[in-house]
Amino acid sequence: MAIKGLTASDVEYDGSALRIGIVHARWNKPIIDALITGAIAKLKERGVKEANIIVQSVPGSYELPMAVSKIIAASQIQANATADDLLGESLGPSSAGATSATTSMPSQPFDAVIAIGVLIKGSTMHFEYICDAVSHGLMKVQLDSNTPVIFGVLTALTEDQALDRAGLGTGQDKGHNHGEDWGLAAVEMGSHGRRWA
Ligand code: DLZ
Repeated sequence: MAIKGLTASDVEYDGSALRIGIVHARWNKPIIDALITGAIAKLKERGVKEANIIVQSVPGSYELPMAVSKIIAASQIQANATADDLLGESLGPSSAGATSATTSMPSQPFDAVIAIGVLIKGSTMHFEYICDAVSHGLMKVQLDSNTPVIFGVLTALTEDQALDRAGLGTGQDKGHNHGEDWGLAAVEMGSHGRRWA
Protein backbone atom coordinates (compact mmCIF):
# COMPACT_ATOMS: atom_id res chain seq x y z
CA MET A 1 0.00 0.00 0.00
CA ALA A 2 1.28 3.49 -0.93
CA ILE A 3 2.19 5.74 1.98
CA LYS A 4 0.16 8.93 2.07
CA GLY A 5 1.95 12.27 2.18
CA LEU A 6 1.16 15.98 2.32
CA THR A 7 -0.55 17.52 -0.73
CA ALA A 8 1.28 20.69 -1.78
CA SER A 9 -0.32 23.99 -0.76
CA ASP A 10 -1.34 26.54 -3.41
CA VAL A 11 0.60 29.11 -1.40
CA GLU A 12 4.38 28.98 -1.15
CA TYR A 13 4.91 30.07 2.46
CA ASP A 14 7.96 32.18 3.28
CA GLY A 15 9.77 31.03 6.41
CA SER A 16 12.51 33.66 6.37
CA ALA A 17 11.13 35.55 9.40
CA LEU A 18 10.18 32.46 11.40
CA ARG A 19 11.78 30.85 14.45
CA ILE A 20 11.09 27.12 14.66
CA GLY A 21 11.83 24.68 17.50
CA ILE A 22 12.35 20.96 17.04
CA VAL A 23 12.02 18.78 20.14
CA HIS A 24 12.82 15.11 19.56
CA ALA A 25 12.91 11.88 21.52
CA ARG A 26 16.00 9.65 21.46
CA TRP A 27 14.25 6.28 21.29
CA ASN A 28 14.71 4.69 17.83
CA LYS A 29 17.41 7.26 17.10
CA PRO A 30 18.37 6.31 13.49
CA ILE A 31 14.74 6.80 12.44
CA ILE A 32 14.49 10.02 14.46
CA ASP A 33 17.67 11.36 12.81
CA ALA A 34 16.24 10.82 9.32
CA LEU A 35 13.00 12.56 10.30
CA ILE A 36 14.89 15.56 11.74
CA THR A 37 17.02 15.79 8.59
CA GLY A 38 13.87 15.77 6.44
CA ALA A 39 12.19 18.45 8.56
CA ILE A 40 15.24 20.73 8.56
CA ALA A 41 15.70 20.34 4.79
CA LYS A 42 12.16 21.61 4.15
CA LEU A 43 12.44 24.41 6.74
CA LYS A 44 15.55 25.69 4.96
CA GLU A 45 13.97 25.19 1.53
CA ARG A 46 11.20 27.56 2.68
CA GLY A 47 13.76 30.13 3.85
CA VAL A 48 13.99 29.50 7.61
CA LYS A 49 17.46 30.62 8.71
CA GLU A 50 19.69 28.00 10.30
CA ALA A 51 20.17 30.23 13.36
CA ASN A 52 16.37 30.25 13.82
CA ILE A 53 16.07 26.46 13.98
CA ILE A 54 16.57 25.30 17.58
CA VAL A 55 16.86 21.55 18.23
CA GLN A 56 16.43 19.99 21.70
CA SER A 57 16.28 16.32 22.68
CA VAL A 58 14.41 14.44 25.42
CA PRO A 59 14.70 10.78 26.47
CA GLY A 60 11.45 9.37 25.04
CA SER A 61 8.22 10.44 23.37
CA TYR A 62 6.41 10.57 26.70
CA GLU A 63 8.60 13.57 27.61
CA LEU A 64 7.66 15.55 24.48
CA PRO A 65 4.59 17.49 25.74
CA MET A 66 6.36 18.81 28.85
CA ALA A 67 9.51 19.73 26.94
CA VAL A 68 7.60 21.48 24.14
CA SER A 69 5.56 23.39 26.72
CA LYS A 70 8.73 24.50 28.50
CA ILE A 71 10.63 25.67 25.43
CA ILE A 72 7.62 27.65 24.18
CA ALA A 73 7.21 29.30 27.60
CA ALA A 74 10.95 29.99 27.87
CA SER A 75 11.05 31.61 24.42
CA GLN A 76 8.09 33.84 25.31
CA ILE A 77 9.59 34.88 28.65
CA GLN A 78 12.95 35.55 27.02
CA ALA A 79 11.38 37.66 24.26
CA ASN A 80 9.36 39.70 26.78
CA ALA A 81 12.35 40.16 29.06
CA THR A 82 14.51 41.40 26.22
CA ALA A 83 11.78 43.74 24.98
CA ASP A 84 11.37 45.11 28.55
CA ASP A 85 15.14 45.59 28.80
CA LEU A 86 15.14 47.53 25.55
CA LEU A 87 12.22 49.67 26.69
CA GLY A 88 13.96 50.36 30.01
CA GLU A 89 17.10 51.28 28.13
CA SER A 90 15.35 53.75 25.87
CA LEU A 91 13.41 55.36 28.75
CA GLY A 92 16.25 55.30 31.28
CA PRO A 93 18.47 58.23 32.27
CA SER A 94 21.35 57.07 30.11
CA SER A 95 19.20 56.64 27.02
CA ALA A 96 20.52 59.84 25.46
CA GLY A 97 23.84 58.15 24.93
CA ALA A 98 22.41 54.85 23.72
CA THR A 99 22.81 54.04 20.07
CA SER A 100 21.19 51.27 18.10
CA ALA A 101 24.63 49.71 17.76
CA THR A 102 24.73 49.05 21.53
CA THR A 103 21.15 47.74 21.67
CA SER A 104 20.60 44.03 21.01
CA MET A 105 17.57 42.85 19.03
CA PRO A 106 14.83 41.19 21.08
CA SER A 107 14.83 37.42 20.69
CA GLN A 108 11.75 35.98 19.08
CA PRO A 109 9.29 33.46 20.52
CA PHE A 110 8.82 30.26 18.54
CA ASP A 111 6.38 30.57 15.65
CA ALA A 112 5.93 26.79 15.65
CA VAL A 113 7.48 23.74 17.29
CA ILE A 114 7.83 20.28 15.73
CA ALA A 115 7.65 17.41 18.24
CA ILE A 116 9.35 14.31 16.82
CA GLY A 117 9.13 10.82 18.28
CA VAL A 118 8.98 7.24 17.05
CA LEU A 119 6.78 4.85 19.00
CA ILE A 120 6.87 1.20 17.98
CA LYS A 121 4.34 -1.22 19.39
CA GLY A 122 5.71 -3.86 21.75
CA SER A 123 4.08 -6.78 23.48
CA THR A 124 2.53 -4.81 26.35
CA MET A 125 0.07 -1.92 26.62
CA HIS A 126 2.92 0.61 27.01
CA PHE A 127 2.60 1.75 23.40
CA GLU A 128 -1.12 2.51 23.64
CA TYR A 129 -0.74 4.53 26.85
CA ILE A 130 2.20 6.58 25.54
CA CYS A 131 0.55 7.25 22.14
CA ASP A 132 -2.61 8.43 23.86
CA ALA A 133 -0.82 10.60 26.43
CA VAL A 134 1.53 12.19 23.90
CA SER A 135 -1.07 13.00 21.26
CA HIS A 136 -3.44 14.56 23.80
CA GLY A 137 -0.55 16.28 25.60
CA LEU A 138 0.77 17.92 22.44
CA MET A 139 -2.68 19.11 21.40
CA LYS A 140 -3.18 20.65 24.86
CA VAL A 141 0.20 22.41 24.68
CA GLN A 142 -0.55 24.03 21.34
CA LEU A 143 -4.01 25.22 22.36
CA ASP A 144 -2.85 26.45 25.79
CA SER A 145 0.23 28.22 24.42
CA ASN A 146 -1.41 29.46 21.21
CA THR A 147 1.67 28.21 19.36
CA PRO A 148 1.36 25.61 16.60
CA VAL A 149 2.82 22.25 17.63
CA ILE A 150 3.37 19.91 14.70
CA PHE A 151 2.62 16.27 15.53
CA GLY A 152 5.78 14.58 14.35
CA VAL A 153 5.21 11.36 16.22
CA LEU A 154 5.17 8.09 14.29
CA THR A 155 2.95 5.51 15.99
CA ALA A 156 3.98 2.35 14.15
CA LEU A 157 2.93 -1.23 14.64
CA THR A 158 6.27 -2.50 13.34
CA GLU A 159 9.79 -1.13 12.88
CA ASP A 160 9.40 -1.52 9.10
CA GLN A 161 6.39 0.80 9.14
CA ALA A 162 8.45 3.43 10.93
CA LEU A 163 11.42 2.99 8.57
CA ASP A 164 9.12 3.44 5.54
CA ARG A 165 7.76 6.67 7.01
CA ALA A 166 11.25 8.05 7.52
CA GLY A 167 12.36 7.30 3.95
CA LEU A 168 14.53 4.43 5.19
CA GLY A 169 12.40 1.57 3.85
CA THR A 170 14.12 -1.66 2.98
CA GLY A 171 11.52 -2.74 0.40
CA GLN A 172 11.30 -1.86 -3.29
CA ASP A 173 11.20 1.84 -2.54
CA LYS A 174 12.47 3.68 0.50
CA GLY A 175 9.06 5.08 1.44
CA HIS A 176 8.42 8.72 2.25
CA ASN A 177 10.14 10.88 4.85
CA HIS A 178 7.31 12.38 6.89
CA GLY A 179 9.78 14.77 8.51
CA GLU A 180 9.65 16.76 5.26
CA ASP A 181 5.88 17.19 5.63
CA TRP A 182 6.33 18.32 9.23
CA GLY A 183 8.86 20.98 8.18
CA LEU A 184 6.41 22.34 5.59
CA ALA A 185 3.54 22.21 8.09
CA ALA A 186 5.60 24.19 10.62
CA VAL A 187 6.28 26.98 8.10
CA GLU A 188 2.64 27.09 6.99
CA MET A 189 1.23 27.15 10.54
CA GLY A 190 3.93 29.54 11.79
CA SER A 191 3.13 31.94 8.94
CA HIS A 192 -0.58 31.86 9.77
CA GLY A 193 0.21 32.80 13.36
CA ARG A 194 2.02 35.94 12.22
CA ARG A 195 -0.70 36.96 9.79
CA TRP A 196 -3.53 36.45 12.26
CA ALA A 197 -1.75 38.19 15.15
C1 DLZ B 1 9.41 3.04 27.65
C2 DLZ B 1 9.32 3.30 26.19
C3 DLZ B 1 8.95 2.29 25.30
C4 DLZ B 1 8.62 0.90 25.75
N1 DLZ B 1 8.91 2.49 23.99
C5 DLZ B 1 9.19 3.73 23.51
C6 DLZ B 1 9.14 3.98 22.10
O1 DLZ B 1 8.88 3.12 21.26
N2 DLZ B 1 9.41 5.25 21.70
C7 DLZ B 1 9.69 6.27 22.57
O2 DLZ B 1 9.89 7.42 22.12
N3 DLZ B 1 9.77 6.04 23.89
C8 DLZ B 1 9.55 4.80 24.38
N4 DLZ B 1 9.62 4.55 25.72
C9 DLZ B 1 10.12 5.63 26.62
C10 DLZ B 1 9.03 6.59 27.11
O3 DLZ B 1 8.61 7.46 26.08
C11 DLZ B 1 9.57 7.45 28.28
O4 DLZ B 1 10.80 8.04 27.91
C12 DLZ B 1 9.80 6.65 29.57
O5 DLZ B 1 8.64 5.93 29.90
C13 DLZ B 1 10.18 7.58 30.73
O6 DLZ B 1 9.14 8.51 31.01
